[in-house]
Amino acid sequence: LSEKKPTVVFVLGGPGSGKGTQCAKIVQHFGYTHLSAGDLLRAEISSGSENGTMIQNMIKEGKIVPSEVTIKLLQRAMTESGNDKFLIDGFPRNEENRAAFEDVTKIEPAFVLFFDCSEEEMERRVLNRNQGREDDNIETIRKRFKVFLDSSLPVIDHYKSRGKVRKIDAGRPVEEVFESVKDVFTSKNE
Ligand code: UP5
Ligand code: MG
Repeated sequence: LSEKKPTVVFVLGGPGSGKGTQCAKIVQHFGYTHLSAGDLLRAEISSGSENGTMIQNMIKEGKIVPSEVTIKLLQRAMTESGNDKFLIDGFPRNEENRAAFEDVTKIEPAFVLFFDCSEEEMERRVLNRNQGREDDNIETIRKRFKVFLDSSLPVIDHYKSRGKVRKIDAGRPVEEVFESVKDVFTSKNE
């Protein structure tokens, strides 16, 4: 029997651009399952898995965890959800992530939401978050910004050249941003 490929939307943007915040709202309105790659990696650390220490060290340095680790966690979460519509938040973060995900899953995203926000505003948000994340300190934030510019923007460019990027001005208040997000999800083109 045919097994339909799931619908995947990649949700990308710099640290603190509001990916998690907007994904929570998309879930309420559009029935997607939200999978934050960062949250899955942090859960893996807490679970005491054998990869935990390696993941923790990489996150502390703002580095990108090897694809096979992240993809395994995403695939497991997709299967366990029972849903067929996913927001994949914070992944793929580099070209290698992107190619490996397509290779392993044979899934291409329906489109890519890109939350565009100034570094100044993102820094303010991350430093104000105060939820005990080990990477929310000024030294690590600077590293996360650099990795975003060097490694993650090329992924967005890749999808831009394929007409898949929906760019959102994420520097506005949460509700205003969500109005633009809703337009993307209700657009007849999607
Ligand atoms: N906030 C949100 N929207 C706002 C708005 N419009 N106006 C004012 N304030 C707003 O928001 C951040 C803060 O800002 C919150 O306090 C929020 O209330 C407020 P949030 O929605 O959490 O932003 P988000 O973009 O999700 O920021 P986050 O810090 O989670 O982004 P990162 O991309 O840095 O973090 P992530 O968890 O994805 O990754 C962390 C690390 O894990 C990476 O650096 C990397 O080391 C590792 N990682 C991998 O190696 N591989 C992966 O595939 C994924 C992660
Ligand atoms: Mg997040």
